[in-house]
Amino acid sequence: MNKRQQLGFEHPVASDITPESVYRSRRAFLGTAGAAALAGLVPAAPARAAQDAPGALAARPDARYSTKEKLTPYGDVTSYNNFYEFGTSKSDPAHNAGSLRTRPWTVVVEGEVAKPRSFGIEDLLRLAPMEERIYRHRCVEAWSMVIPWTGYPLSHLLQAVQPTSRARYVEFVTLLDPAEMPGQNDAVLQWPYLEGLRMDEAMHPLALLTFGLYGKLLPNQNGAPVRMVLPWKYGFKSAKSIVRIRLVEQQPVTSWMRAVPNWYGFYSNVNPQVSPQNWSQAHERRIGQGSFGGLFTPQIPTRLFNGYGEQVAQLYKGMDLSKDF
Ligand SMILES: Nc1nc2c(c(=O)[nH]1)N[C@H]1C(S)=C(S)[C@@H](COP(=O)(O)O)O[C@H]1N2
Ligand SMILES: [Mo]
Repeated sequence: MNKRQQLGFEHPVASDITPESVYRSRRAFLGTAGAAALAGLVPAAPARAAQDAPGALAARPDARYSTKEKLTPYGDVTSYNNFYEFGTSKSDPAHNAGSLRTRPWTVVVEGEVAKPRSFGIEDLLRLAPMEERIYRHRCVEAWSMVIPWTGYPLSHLLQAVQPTSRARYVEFVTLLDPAEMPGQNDAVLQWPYLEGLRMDEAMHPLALLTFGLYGKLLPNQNGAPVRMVLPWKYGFKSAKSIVRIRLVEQQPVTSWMRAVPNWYGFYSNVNPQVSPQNWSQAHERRIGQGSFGGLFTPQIPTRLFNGYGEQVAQLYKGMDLSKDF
């Protein structure tokens, strides 16, 4: 039995790439089917469908929180990655993340909560209805993508454990296992990878607990089996392969804050006016959208909060965004 068979499902592999046009028409069909199910015309897909169909992860397309911009091809989303646990170059995660075992997997949710609990990944997949959101994804390295993610708002999970009145921040902890994550043998960051949000940010409907992309389970290099996606913040805020979520009183010190404190602040909201690093955040390269196989990627202006200001700006009212970067 090889490892994939042991896991009982297939992760998408390079030969399994969904062409965007096929994907789009399938989405349109799923949208119609979903609407029919809501209207009671056909039964809604059972929650188990996600595991029965190898690699597939059913979801209801959520137009309200989705951009209509051109999608970044699946091949780019899954081969141009930052996941330092598997190496520091963009191609390393796709090459090296096969060593990560994503079943069994548990996520402990603890700290300032009335009902601390350990969730098996299968429990998490069933906790709330899956939604598909097409989000812009902006890396602090000034590149960006447009990705269809599958998941549900983190607020559903946090509500399930009943935060106490002392819970002011949420800490996300990635797996620590140098045998499965060979990059952890290099001290480029303090391991495990640690990220955090203020409680109101974590409860925001845009903050997506994410299990899939392009209608399939996450490939390992994209943070399988569960990660955060926070579209108004730089990509590094969205921790991958999460094993622990802690509700705490004090603002967490994240891995990137610890590594380069004058470059990376706790908030790290996308902001074209504020570039604490020694490169500019004013523009971004949209990966996979240029001519010659994406070699000449177009430069586009970066927007405040990555274009999600209408939804999130009120979270930061009264704050000096050049100081609280
Ligand atoms: N555990 C962990 N999470 C991580 C990272 C990482 O190195 N380790 N990289 C971050 C960065 S810099 C980015 S841009 C996004 C990349 O996500 P993607 O590869 O799915 O596009 O993941 C973020 N989450
Ligand atoms: Mo990033």
